Amino acid sequence: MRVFVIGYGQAGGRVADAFLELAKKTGQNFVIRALAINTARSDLMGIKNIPMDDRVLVGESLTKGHGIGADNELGAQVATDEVFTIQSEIDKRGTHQVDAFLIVAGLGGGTGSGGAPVLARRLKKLYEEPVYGLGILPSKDEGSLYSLNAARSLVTFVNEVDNLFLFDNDAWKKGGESVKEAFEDINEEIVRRFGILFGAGEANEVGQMVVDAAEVMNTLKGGGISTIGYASEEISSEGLFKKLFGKKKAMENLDTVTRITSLVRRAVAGRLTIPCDVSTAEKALIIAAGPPKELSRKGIEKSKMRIEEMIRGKEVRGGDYPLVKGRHVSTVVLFSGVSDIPRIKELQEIGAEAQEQIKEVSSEKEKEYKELLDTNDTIKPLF
Ligand SMILES: Nc1nc2c(ncn2[C@@H]2O[C@H](COP(=O)(O)OP(=O)(O)OP(=O)(O)O)[C@@H](O)[C@H]2O)c(=O)[nH]1
Ligand SMILES: [Mg+2]
Repeated sequence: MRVFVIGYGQAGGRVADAFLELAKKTGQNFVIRALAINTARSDLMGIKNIPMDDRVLVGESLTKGHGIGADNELGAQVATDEVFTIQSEIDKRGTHQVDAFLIVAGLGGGTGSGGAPVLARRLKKLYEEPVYGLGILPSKDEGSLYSLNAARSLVTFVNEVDNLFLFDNDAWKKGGESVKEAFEDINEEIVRRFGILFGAGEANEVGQMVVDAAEVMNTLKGGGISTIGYASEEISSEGLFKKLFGKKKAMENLDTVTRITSLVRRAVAGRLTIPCDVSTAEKALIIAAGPPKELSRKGIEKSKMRIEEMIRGKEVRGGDYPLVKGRHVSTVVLFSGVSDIPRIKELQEIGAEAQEQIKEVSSEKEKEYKELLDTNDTIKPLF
């Protein structure tokens, strides 16, 4: 599937950049173009792989290129003012080969959190192709303003896009390293999953039942929120040796089937991009990626049956992503339209509390200010 990636704000720009890094490393060609949009010039300068020309500074008249400090209403304002500029930057780069757009943003900040939904609405008006969102949720220790921003942005974003992938920094945060290094690792985890999901339809190899872009899009059709599971295993040299010198064929097939079913099991039971109760999913898609000989139709069929029993909906698709040179077998399981997500409830609770406090503080301040004016004779009202 050919995707036009737009990274909005700092997290968005970095993840979009990681998409290009992945493409460079693996030779995959599913990213048609990656743009970074930001109100902060320094953030745009810090990006590595996105060409200078594809980094777009917005809101300069308001922020002078210094960002907007987690004010997501201002982020939405900037996007509304400049949506035509952004749209023409996208248009200029050619969209005729695009299968889908992906707008990536950190939902806890200001620029991306406020801007991404505004841009999504515009792109949906303009193009027939689906517009997907990838929203990154803040971790708990980033404070209540980030939670409030995320809770608000989430509700808008999910309504503007054809499907919203969520990734929870809190579930993935790592201790010890510097924040920057930690983000690099996390971003790699994010794009690895999308590399299989979106790359699958672009495979040039022949496989048993290769997943195509339509299957990914049909799984995402219907909207709502999606989560992705992933598991991977290196092919041992012993396994390769056996394969090369053809020992007991039936035995090998059994190995291959079991490997796929157990990798799917691990992908579902392991850490999802956003932890949730997957039994609430409307649809699912299973992809097994690796050397064609290691992929197994039977393994996929068995796993499909298992997941069909597991989820609320009935639609479960599955197939291969043959990678001739790979040394790993990996599985991705996409659950679309999931509804029971504890982290969202938590963000909404913290957000609502924060909103109350902000209201209280501002009415308290107003009162204090009034009192000050009343008692201070030297400050006279103008009229
Ligand atoms: N996964 C991931 N999250 C990030 C990264 N950079 C920032 N974040 C998260 O994104 C949120 C902040 O959003 P940013 O993208 O920095 O904010 P912004 O859109 O640039 O908005 P302002 O700077 O407030 O104008 C926080 O929750 C961070 O934890 C990154 O590279 N990867
Ligand atoms: Mg920023």
